[in-house]
Amino acid sequence: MPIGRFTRSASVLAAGLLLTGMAGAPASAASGPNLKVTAVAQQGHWLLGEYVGLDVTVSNIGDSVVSGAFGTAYSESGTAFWVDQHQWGDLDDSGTGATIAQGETRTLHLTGQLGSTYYGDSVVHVEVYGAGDTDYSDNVQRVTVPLATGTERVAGVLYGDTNGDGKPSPGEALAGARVRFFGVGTTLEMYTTTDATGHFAYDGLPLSRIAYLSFDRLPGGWIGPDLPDLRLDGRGAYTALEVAATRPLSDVLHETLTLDKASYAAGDTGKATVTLTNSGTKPLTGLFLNCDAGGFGSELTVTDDQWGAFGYQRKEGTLAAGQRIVLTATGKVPDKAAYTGVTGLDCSAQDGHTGGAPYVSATAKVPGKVADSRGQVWLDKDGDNAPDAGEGMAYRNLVLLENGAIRAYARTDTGGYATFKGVPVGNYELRVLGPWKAAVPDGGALNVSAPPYGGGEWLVQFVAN
Ligand SMILES: [Ca+2]
Ligand SMILES: [Ca+2]
Ligand SMILES: [Ca+2]
Repeated sequence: MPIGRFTRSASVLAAGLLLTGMAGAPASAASGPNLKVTAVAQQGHWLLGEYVGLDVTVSNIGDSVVSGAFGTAYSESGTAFWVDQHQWGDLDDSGTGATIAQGETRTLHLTGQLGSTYYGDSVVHVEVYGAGDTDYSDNVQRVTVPLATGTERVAGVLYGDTNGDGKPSPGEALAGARVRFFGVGTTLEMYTTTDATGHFAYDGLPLSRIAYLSFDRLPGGWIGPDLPDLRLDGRGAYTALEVAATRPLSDVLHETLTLDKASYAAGDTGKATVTLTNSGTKPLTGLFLNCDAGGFGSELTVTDDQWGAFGYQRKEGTLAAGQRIVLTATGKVPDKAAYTGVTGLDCSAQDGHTGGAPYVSATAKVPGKVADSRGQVWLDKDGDNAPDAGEGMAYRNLVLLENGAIRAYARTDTGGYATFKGVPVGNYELRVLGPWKAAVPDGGALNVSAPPYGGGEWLVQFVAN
């Protein structure tokens, strides 16, 4: 509905129109100001929440100036359509109104936003008013903003472009990859898998202003590409997608990391050597090292500037095809490392845009302190992925291994709990003697730290070996 000043003005105008009719003269022949409006909505199959252009032309086709001219636009029926009134400039009905000379034409490029609930096509009422308008029949125009309808199919093929021709070729299908679809505000995450020919399909999807399609768990080291957002308006723009996977950066960029010693004391300076090699046939640019020094507080405190052009701040490293470069940096072994028994460094080498960056880490010991280490080992007997009463591994012998050698023993109590006494701080592998193995690949990894570090009791799940 019209608001504020415009509402009052329009009711006054209606009285004027009635008087003109009583005089019996053709409206167009009357002398005085006469505003005329035309409006055109931006073409499209519009979706809820989208912004739509509305071009409005306001002309004074009368023979005298119009003062106090206002305009408004609002949805009369159908899906809501909101136009910020301030876009009308001096025709904004919260001001004093515009002055438009006879013969003058104003063009306004307005933008409205569709509402978030579907009520069909939006019928937008566009109206202008000026004092003393001699013919009101041309002051209102209704324009329809058509809304998209139906559902959408998203389907296509995932391939690895081995022969580099930019399209799927025989033998390039990537089967068994996980596909994820998500329509913002319209669907939950929906997963499917590419078939033996690399194809995937989603049918009957709700229309969506923004939707995402992504791929992971690809075979052969391929990486799912970053695809542009999808806009599902029911016209089938995505029914035959050809999605090219990408190769990981680690195919051509190789990284190693070594430390100058196997053991340090807190306060020592450690030296890290990173080697980068480009085994590809093209130059690599924009390279940088992303080293998580300080992430756990025990790593060498290496400053980024020591990597030169390959620093995270600069991101200017380059490697010609076949080139190898050796980078070194030094850093202090932090005090905390004396309590965790470990220091080191980990770095990924990236180019800022290619997935599958190489990542390496190296550790060294920081011996001296000893600590007790207590925790529980358990079997998930009822398969609910949670440790329950009665699932502790009672009266079992446990060992801590370092590089395969036994460094400590302990025996569990009736609840599966055990304490390793006086263990040198550091990284170990926890094992239950017998036909058992830690439930996940690195599930047996255990760091023994001295107080105040260390996170209390550990809890490690085992499964039958
Ligand atoms: Ca008029
Ligand atoms: Ca191809
Ligand atoms: Ca359980």
